[in-house]
Amino acid sequence: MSLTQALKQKVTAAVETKKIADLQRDIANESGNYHTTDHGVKVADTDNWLKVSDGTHAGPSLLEDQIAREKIHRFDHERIPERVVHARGVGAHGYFKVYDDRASKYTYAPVLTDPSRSTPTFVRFSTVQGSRGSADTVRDVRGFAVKLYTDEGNWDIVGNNIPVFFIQDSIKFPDIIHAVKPEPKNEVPQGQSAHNNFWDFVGLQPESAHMVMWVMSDRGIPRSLRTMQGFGVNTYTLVNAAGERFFVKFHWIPELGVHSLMWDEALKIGGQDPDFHRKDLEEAIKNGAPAKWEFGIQVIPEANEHDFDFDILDATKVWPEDLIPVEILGEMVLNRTVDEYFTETEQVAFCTSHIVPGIGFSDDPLLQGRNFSYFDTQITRLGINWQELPINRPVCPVMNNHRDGAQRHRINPSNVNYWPNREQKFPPVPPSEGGYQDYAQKVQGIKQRVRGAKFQEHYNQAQLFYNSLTQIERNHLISAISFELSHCDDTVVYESYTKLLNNIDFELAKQVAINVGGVVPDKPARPNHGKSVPNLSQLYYKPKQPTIKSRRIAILVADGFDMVQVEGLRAAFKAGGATTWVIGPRRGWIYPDGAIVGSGKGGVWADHHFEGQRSTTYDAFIIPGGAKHAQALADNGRTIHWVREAFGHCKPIGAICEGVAFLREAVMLPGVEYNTNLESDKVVNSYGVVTVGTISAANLAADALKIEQDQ
Ligand code: HDE
Repeated sequence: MSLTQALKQKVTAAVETKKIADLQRDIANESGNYHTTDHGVKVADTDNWLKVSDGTHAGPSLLEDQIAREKIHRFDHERIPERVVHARGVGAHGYFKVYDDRASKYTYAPVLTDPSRSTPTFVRFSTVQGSRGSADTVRDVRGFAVKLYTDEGNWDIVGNNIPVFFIQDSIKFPDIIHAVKPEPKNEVPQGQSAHNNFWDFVGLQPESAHMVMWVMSDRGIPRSLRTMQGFGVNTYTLVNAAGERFFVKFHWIPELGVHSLMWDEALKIGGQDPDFHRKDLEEAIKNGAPAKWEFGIQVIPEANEHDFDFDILDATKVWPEDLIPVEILGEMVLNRTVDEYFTETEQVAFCTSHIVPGIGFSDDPLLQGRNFSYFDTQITRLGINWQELPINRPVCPVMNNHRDGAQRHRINPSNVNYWPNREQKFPPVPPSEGGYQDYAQKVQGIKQRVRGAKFQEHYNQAQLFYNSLTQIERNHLISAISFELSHCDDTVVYESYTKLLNNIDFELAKQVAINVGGVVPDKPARPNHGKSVPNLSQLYYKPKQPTIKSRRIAILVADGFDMVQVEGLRAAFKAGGATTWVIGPRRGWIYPDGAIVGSGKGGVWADHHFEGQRSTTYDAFIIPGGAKHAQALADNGRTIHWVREAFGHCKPIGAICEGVAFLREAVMLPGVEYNTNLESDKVVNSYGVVTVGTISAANLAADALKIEQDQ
């Protein structure tokens, strides 16, 4: 058994949940290891269509070949419609649990109040705009859809990595999605919002201004799905045992902090490794670094609904955390990859309307429409019996009088399928015994097509977000909007959006307008209120202790490298929970001086050759000592490019002994300091370039590399 297999088995054994056990009954029995048709008949030849042939010439193929026909029929119908949005995604299993019962003051839902429970969980992350085959690292919102298989039924929190949305009322959803999706004339662009139609729409729909700021910030290009915050976005409600109701927003906060790529990296990885995020999630789980989030809630008692200058049911607004702090309740861990993509990640189906007793909806007009839409879309995608699919069925019993429909699997033996019935079959359950109880909400009004008065203000929070970013984050945001508007060639579009930006911030509008040839304002369209909140900058979520856990670190070597240092570095990185990759002039054994070349002994196995991987897919890299090796790296244009590219992406770069001289020559920038003194074990850290002169300092250099990569 290989190490990876052993590891996989270990991980699998460790994460058996009630849902994983439930899925086992549908896992195919592959123990027989022979080939049959779908009706179970053993097949003797899967490679040749039945023909009339003399053995020398092909001859006509016969329609009679039921085995060939079945194979082709099955293939012809393999595809189902991809999701109309969020088509590209990746999923993983895990669990959710709360730390204590503190939430019982807000809700009687055991999933949120019973610390002895571990609730099986499946999460699907996604991009929104692109098709199923689009790239992972595009600038986009990320879906963060959580299915909690509770003992009271499935609870889906269908959220995003951004806490607000483009529109306030569901009736606008087809418009925003048509606008952002590839344009109807030529189906361009794929995986991009950088086109006329999107910016045309958002320019005419100022309620989207806040969300546009978020998507154009670094949040739109996450480093990893594991380093994103998650938000329920919509306002839900909680009801406690005393019947009191609270408005609530749901939050997921990643253990490793919130990290993003740089735009240049995202663009390059889109081509170099379009599955970067999928692979990252799988790699981390398989290497024993499960993805982890804390779960928190913001709560507003029903009586305080109207205390704010924004409407708490407006999904284009956050609830500022200085006014309503997040209360941490528990954690979610994803520690198991799927066994099969299609049956799990593709067939999983989420519904905002799936809630459990103790949790309710609010009048949030975006949520109300979503509650209709998700169930509806699953019927198109998966058929009316989609809730019976293994990944979707609850772990608690399902008993009702719903019957028939295409692809019905469940067999109900009873002869009554209606209520009331003479057998008292499937009676409704009173709330005191767990039946879902709707909150008795008083409603009054005039039937009309309107939005609430406070829904009319669109710029205060866009400004709050912009004000809360660090200068570096603002620069990134300005570059991102400039990139996108540069791709709009309709003057009306980029001129009107640069005008809109002046409602958010004068400097922002000015700089973008200069960059893209828009309308450069001479004074602010409205004053900046100057308010900011610390938690809106992603730097706020830095882990308390810097960590290299699950980071990808490359060691660059050529023949003649220093083996002692490489071994020391690998051990140090492993101890810190990082994965180490050796990159060399070829995939295969690379030898230090003195080793017997060709023996494999005393060498290090390079996982990739210099052309096979680029610096972009690593978080940091280091160059060990060794005179011959350092010279070989210096003679290679690709390794020099590695250094310059990684430096440009603000990545930590380390070098030891002779490796330092190579690094200095490659970076070639004034102001960066190095320790090139082969006698000195002083660690010099300058602009993220960490150098040390002597061999004894190898471990020190490894420690120094633990600088967090925040850019
Ligand atoms: Fe969705 N959304 N959405 N959405 N959404 C879908 O449902 C819809 C919205 C989100 O991994 C669809 O199963 C409407 C907000 C995620 O399977 C569809 C409105 C948020 C996913 C749909 C919204 C989301 C979807 C397409 C406006 C963040 C992927 C396939 C009222 C809170 C779930 C599907 C997965 C998917 C409708 C707005 C998140 C068509 C009508 C706001 C994460 O039903």
